[in-house]
Amino acid sequence: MDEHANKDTLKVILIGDSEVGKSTLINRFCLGRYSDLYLPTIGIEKNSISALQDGRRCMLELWTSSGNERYKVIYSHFYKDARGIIIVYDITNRTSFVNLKRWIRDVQLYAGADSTVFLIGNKSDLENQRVVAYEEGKEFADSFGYHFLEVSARSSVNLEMPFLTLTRITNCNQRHSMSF
Ligand SMILES: Nc1nc2c(ncn2[C@@H]2O[C@H](COP(=O)(O)OP(=O)(O)OP(=O)(O)O)[C@@H](O)[C@H]2O)c(=O)[nH]1
Ligand SMILES: [Mg+2]
Repeated sequence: MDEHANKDTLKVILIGDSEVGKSTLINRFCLGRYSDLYLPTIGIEKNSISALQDGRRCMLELWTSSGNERYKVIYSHFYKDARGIIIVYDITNRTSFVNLKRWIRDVQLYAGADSTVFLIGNKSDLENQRVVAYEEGKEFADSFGYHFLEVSARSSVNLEMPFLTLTRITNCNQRHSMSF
């Protein structure tokens, strides 16, 4: 029997340049695991976590694909039914910020009109290597009407916020359990 049967499913996709930390954010949130090792994503990676609110259980499904053009996935499939979209850049990597335009173009092409978008500046633990100011990220997100946060998958600062905000906004649930 399908483990997701009788549960609402909320699909959230993480996009952004290679090495910004998309897979790391997912692993940290779903499994509580962090590694400094870089293992590039090839194809699509998925992880799920069970969430509960008002006695209603829901599966938060987190999808990511490679940020490398070479491994670009078939977008119609990747974006299909995604109600939340998290665009990630690395606050220590200016190119990953400049390239946000490209990712937003994809969102505009492939995402459903009712999806909610979050912009995330990851690696906030590397303050001494920062090259993108908080205000730049915030202003950029505001100009598109996106939510914005700086987070760290390494130190877990603000890690849960985007996921929980998306589940709340999309009416799935507020709290989550790490027991999946
Ligand atoms: N210092 C620091 N390093 C991080 C953080 N998040 C991820 N990293 C590191 O950044 C590197 C890339 O992380 P990934 O999660 O594999 O990046 P990705 O965006 O999934 O990359 P692709 O799969 O190639 O698109 C790894 O070495 C991680 O350990 C963070 O918050 N702080
Ligand atoms: Mg990855």
